[in-house]
Amino acid sequence: MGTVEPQAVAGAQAQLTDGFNLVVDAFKLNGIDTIFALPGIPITDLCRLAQAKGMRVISFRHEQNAGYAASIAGFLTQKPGICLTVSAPGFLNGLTALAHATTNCFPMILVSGSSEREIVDLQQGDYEEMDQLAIAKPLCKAAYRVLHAEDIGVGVARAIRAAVSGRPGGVYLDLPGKLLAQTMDAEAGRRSLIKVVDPAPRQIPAPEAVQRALDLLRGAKKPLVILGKGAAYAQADAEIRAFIERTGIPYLPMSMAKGLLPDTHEQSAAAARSFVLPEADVVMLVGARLNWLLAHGKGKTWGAKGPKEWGGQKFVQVDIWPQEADSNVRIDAPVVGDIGSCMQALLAGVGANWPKPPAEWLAAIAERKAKNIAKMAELLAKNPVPMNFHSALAVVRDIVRANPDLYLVNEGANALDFARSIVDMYKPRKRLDVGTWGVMGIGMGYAIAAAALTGQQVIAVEGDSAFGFSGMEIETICRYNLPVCVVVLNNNGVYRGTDVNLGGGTDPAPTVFVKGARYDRLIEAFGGVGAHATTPAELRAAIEQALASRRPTLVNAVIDETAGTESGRITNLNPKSAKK
Ligand code: FYN
Ligand code: ADP
Repeated sequence: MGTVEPQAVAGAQAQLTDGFNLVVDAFKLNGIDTIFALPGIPITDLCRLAQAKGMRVISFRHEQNAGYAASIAGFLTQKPGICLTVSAPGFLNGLTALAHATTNCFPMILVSGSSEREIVDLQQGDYEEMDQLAIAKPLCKAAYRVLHAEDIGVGVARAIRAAVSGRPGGVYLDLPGKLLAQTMDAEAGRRSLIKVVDPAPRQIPAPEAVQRALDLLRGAKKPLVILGKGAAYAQADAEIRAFIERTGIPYLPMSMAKGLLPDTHEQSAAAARSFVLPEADVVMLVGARLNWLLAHGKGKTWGAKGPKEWGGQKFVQVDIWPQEADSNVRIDAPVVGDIGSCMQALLAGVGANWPKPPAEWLAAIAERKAKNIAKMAELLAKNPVPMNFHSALAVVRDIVRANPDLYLVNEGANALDFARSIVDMYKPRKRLDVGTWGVMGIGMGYAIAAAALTGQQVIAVEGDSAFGFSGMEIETICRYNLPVCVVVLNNNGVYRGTDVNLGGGTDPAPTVFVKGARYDRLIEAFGGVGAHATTPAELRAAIEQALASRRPTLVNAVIDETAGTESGRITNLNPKSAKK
């Protein structure tokens, strides 16, 4: 790995290398072995060459999906996921995913070819003319452009460091077409490449910050830990589990932290969420932000009187980014560092005599949990015709329990919210979902990345609306023969399928789709397996068949079109017109 092979440059000039080769060599030198791409001018040959030189190149049907694949590759591997696109429109199509990666703290590099600088800067109307660097800047952690072949090594090294160090995020790397074709001496080119040393340096927390946090937790009557996707990303699974088990503190997993400890763990307070948040007196956030998903640490969710008021909890926040603290409410004990180092330091301070949380607190949570779990069990035991979200997702729950290594990709509104609380996860980083922005469209990109990188089975539980955003990538799934089973929970529309046109015209209402659509037939066009399920038994059989065969499969799961609420469990964020 890392040797420059100048074979791509013809004949007599075999001692030369070029921009194409140097880009591929620079990534390979840094252990990056996969590119999520969509070929076209000026990066077609870059895709070919990367594959020729032994990189895995997964070629998509739309750049946005390649971008989402790259973003989740970053989350899963701690290496920047690479998305490669053509200039202007391809670049813009990749940009949503770049912004998504930055927002979610996933390391990713969007690499886009671009047009001739001289023409772009004079705005003379080049092919796909656009000042891509300027446009990318506000949407990512860092943006770089390389103009000379001898700077490719530095450009790639800077992009890698920016993506993975500190708080991870998206980086843009602009490669003008002219650069790729530039040649230089092969040996000088080889020497210009940089193998990044320690790309994500550990950040050790200050001992006094650790002590402050431990003092606060030790004195708590109702302590609670909230684990976020930063905790999942950190791959400090053993330290996190040891801390939780040694202190005995109940914990609440955010959606993508589910499975960091098995959801069936007795200290999980997930089934008592709306009880523990307002009741807790000291809350330790580990790789979780007090953003909208946690009601900004204020208001009714936290037991406060007014919507903007503080509930009185004290907060510990373990995070790599010092500026995160106090972003919404006061953080009494910020612990700044990488989660692995922080949890190790906290664990060291826990010692043998840590007082377990008061029994009344644990008993109250257990009681609330038992009630909610019993209520859920009742709903799951029903077998309505047609299926509803519960009866369909009970099948997925059983299948994940029996196959805890599979990846669960999940998007939609109701399809997302119900799956989050119904489907237990047992292993870290197995649940991949819409993340901080609630993005619809991550589905197939995430599924492709997870399957391609790990070889594990993926089940993608998709609302029928959500599936539409990336549905064409089922061709990609078939082309690469990936073990992905897509389950479309089909209730004929966005949220549900029953809306009517309030204007009385013949057009359908904006939220409804073609009734009785057969999504399963789409995948058959590409040689995949389509299945149509109207009962839980049919759904179970179709998914089990997909798991046994590992063939690309799409199950059209017919759900009652009246099932589902508008915006799922975040109806409160959906303003309503007083007059329609
Ligand atoms: C959870 N719950 C359970 C279980 N797990 N009950 C029984 N058994 C189990 N295993 C209960 C839990 O206590 C809650 O009930 C309820 O189920 C929901 O739990 P959840 O999902 O953890 O909590 P909630 O309130 O939905 O979480 C808030 C949230 C979440 C904002 C973090 O909604 C979220 O991540 N939303 C993302 C939404 C999104 O992005 N949508 C895409 C856009 S859709 P109570 O305790 O009784 O409350 C565009 O329209
Ligand atoms: P969730 O949505 O699950 O609550 P967020 O995306 O809001 O999670 O929060 C993730 C947090 O984790 C961010 O504040 C980010 O800075 C932090 N983070 C990410 N990686 C690490 C790491 N390796 N060490 C420490 N903190 C991290």
